[in-house]
Amino acid sequence: MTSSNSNDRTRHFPPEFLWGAATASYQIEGSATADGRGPSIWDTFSHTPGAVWNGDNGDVACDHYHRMNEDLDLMADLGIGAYRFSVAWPRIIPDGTGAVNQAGLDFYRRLVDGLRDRGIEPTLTLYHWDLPQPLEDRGGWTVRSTAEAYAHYVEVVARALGDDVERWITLNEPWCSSWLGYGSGHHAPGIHDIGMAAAANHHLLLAHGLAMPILRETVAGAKVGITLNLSDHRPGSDDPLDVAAARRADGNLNRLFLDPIFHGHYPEDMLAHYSSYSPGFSVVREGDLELISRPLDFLGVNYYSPATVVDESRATQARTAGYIVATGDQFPDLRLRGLETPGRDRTAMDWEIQAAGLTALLVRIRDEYTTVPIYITENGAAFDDYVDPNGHVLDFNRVSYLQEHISAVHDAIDAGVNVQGYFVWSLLDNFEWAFGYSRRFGIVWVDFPTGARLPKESFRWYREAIASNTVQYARSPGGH
Ligand code: IFM
Repeated sequence: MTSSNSNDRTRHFPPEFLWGAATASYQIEGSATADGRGPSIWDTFSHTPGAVWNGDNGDVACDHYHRMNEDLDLMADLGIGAYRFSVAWPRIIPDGTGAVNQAGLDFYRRLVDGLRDRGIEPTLTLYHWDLPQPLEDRGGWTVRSTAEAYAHYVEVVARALGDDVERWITLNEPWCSSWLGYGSGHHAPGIHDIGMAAAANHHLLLAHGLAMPILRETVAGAKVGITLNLSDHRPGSDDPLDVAAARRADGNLNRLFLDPIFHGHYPEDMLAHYSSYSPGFSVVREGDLELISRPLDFLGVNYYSPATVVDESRATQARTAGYIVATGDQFPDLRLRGLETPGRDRTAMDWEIQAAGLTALLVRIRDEYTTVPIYITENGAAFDDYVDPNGHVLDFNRVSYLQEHISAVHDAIDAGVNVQGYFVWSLLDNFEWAFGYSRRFGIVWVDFPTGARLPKESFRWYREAIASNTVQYARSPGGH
């Protein structure tokens, strides 16, 4: 795969490598009340004063609901082999458990047909955070019945679209749904309760476990996976306190999901850590972990940034060592502080750019968890893009970010990790959750007042990478 000429930076990907782009329903569709769609927790949250930057919401978003064909044509022009989208549960079963809304299914049927017409494989995410509000009113992910309702919803979607969709992702980033939704309150439904977050963590994984056999029984030849947001956590020093802090961060973000899925149990240190919170992991019932740990066909990995942390008691030492120390932490129970290395590039999300963390993460997954195929189901960056006087968006910083991270994926493949595809986040600028429309992740600029689309320089760059199946190798500066 690596070029034989050592001066040549061209890296070739395997011939069957899958290039894609990703989006999510609430972030792009708009039409929040069209054709029978019910309210989701994100409709409620985004309409709550103070919850989202600038009072933004997903009522219109990118108006993808009406501009689907234009977006499909953009995908065809980009040359992607697969498109990752999510189905909005409140379009399909508006009250979460009751009647099925055929108009909602019809919308996704048109999308899947449009993809197939253009030779693009659908990759369908069943849950990307838009829980029907009526289910939240009955306890949301903190109660078991939501996992059971999800299983029913999955069966409905699988029956309707299973003839034309092979690759299914049960959940997107259950860490965000549980810990940001119920722990820090940064995301919908905006609850601040660590014990509820832990319960949500388990019920989301249970939902995944319940969905897998349904997908396999309903869809012949289904490829079933889950997408996790994972990161590479490093201690700011060798001090045992900092090493332990990095281990706690890793436990919360990575191991609370990877361990039950691949090893069939929650990590002991995390169970001990959360043992005093109610209901916490006391909601786990006999047999749940067998369901959760059933074999997957692939793992979806979303990676954006690594993290360096110290124990909260060592903030002064970290400052003396030259770091900038974050002032607070959204999870006080973890007792740690995030560090920023001065001079290191960051995105508009203030996330450090360090592609080597992606290679390290992928190698670790292979070494500690699984050799099933991995897809990078999201990777990308927000920057302060603008349309220049010539009508172009010259987002060379995003081009560098993508080039470095796709190179890091190639490094992982060279190291023997079974990475089979890469989906850029995101096809379109969109509703970036609590940041509203203030953060642009797209390789296509969206003019939100009019909905007009404008491919950015990164779109052209990615199109060339896809067409040639290569990347010119690049590393993030300052990386290890
Ligand atoms: O926009 C989100 C996406 O919905 C989930 N993964 C992270 C992205 C960037 O924050």
